[in-house]
Amino acid sequence: MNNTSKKILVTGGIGQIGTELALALRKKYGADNVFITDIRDEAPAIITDGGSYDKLNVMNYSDVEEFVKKRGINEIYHLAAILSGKGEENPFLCWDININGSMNIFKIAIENKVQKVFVPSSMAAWGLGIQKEDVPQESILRPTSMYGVTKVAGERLSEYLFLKYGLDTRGIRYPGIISCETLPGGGTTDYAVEIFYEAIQKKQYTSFLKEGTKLPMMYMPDCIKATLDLMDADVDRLKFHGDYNVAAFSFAPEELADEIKKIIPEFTIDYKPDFRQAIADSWPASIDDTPARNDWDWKPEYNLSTMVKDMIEKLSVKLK
Ligand code: VAH
Repeated sequence: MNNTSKKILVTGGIGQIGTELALALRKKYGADNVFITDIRDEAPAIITDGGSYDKLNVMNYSDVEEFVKKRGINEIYHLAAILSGKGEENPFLCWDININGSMNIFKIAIENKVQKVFVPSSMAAWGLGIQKEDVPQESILRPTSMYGVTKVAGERLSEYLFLKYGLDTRGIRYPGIISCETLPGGGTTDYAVEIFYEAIQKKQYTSFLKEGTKLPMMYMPDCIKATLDLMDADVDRLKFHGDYNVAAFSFAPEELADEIKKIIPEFTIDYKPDFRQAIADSWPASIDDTPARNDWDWKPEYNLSTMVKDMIEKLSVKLK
């Protein structure tokens, strides 16, 4: 398939990752070939200014199928999901949206000959009994959050549908993603985004994770690169389907605060851990991503200090 014959559907297209992924897809394949959708009535100007936006609920099978048929969709990036923090507030809703929403997308893809489906996984797939540092690709998956349970199920479904129906499913275990375009909604790693807004506007931040909570993180440009590179990779090279480990850097809240202080010296941080601390404690501190590096040449560009510098530069302009 050449690029102009691609017709791409993005669900969750105005979420934290969806917004920037959708814009990158428009840039790569042309705005006419990328259909950005989400559950909300209206999309921000950054989305509506450059192309189409449609309200679409992934829980409504017939609406999604009609959308796919009408537009001749042949590739789907399915990002609509409930994140870890929100998921613990309503675990049954989290299962419903994350699993039944994904099943709708998978079934519609199979029945309408969609060629590739990207469904993200997350480091939340890990939990009890893991090696905390450099957790390997193939390791025990015993998540203790409902979000994590849905991510493991999604990974297994991706592989099952590849093996049974030949559906070309792909996915990444995202670490916490840091970005300045759209705020994340309801995750445990959200603190690492919120901190920048507060550092610039109030010079103070109260973290809902405590000192020493080291987690794997990645800057959005690398997240987008990883996603697009995995989707471009030759399927014959891929030994995994919905669950590739990717890593960039890891830090605890105080290490991020120290890095921010190098640019905003008056910045201070304090700590008031909430229920999300238990979720963070169940996740790894760092990730081994050797298979992604070998199978599709994955390599991140940003480290902690280049990410912090770029975030502060971009957000300072945005918040002026
Ligand atoms: C969350 N950011 O905190 C998400 C994520 C890596 C975790 O999937 O829920």
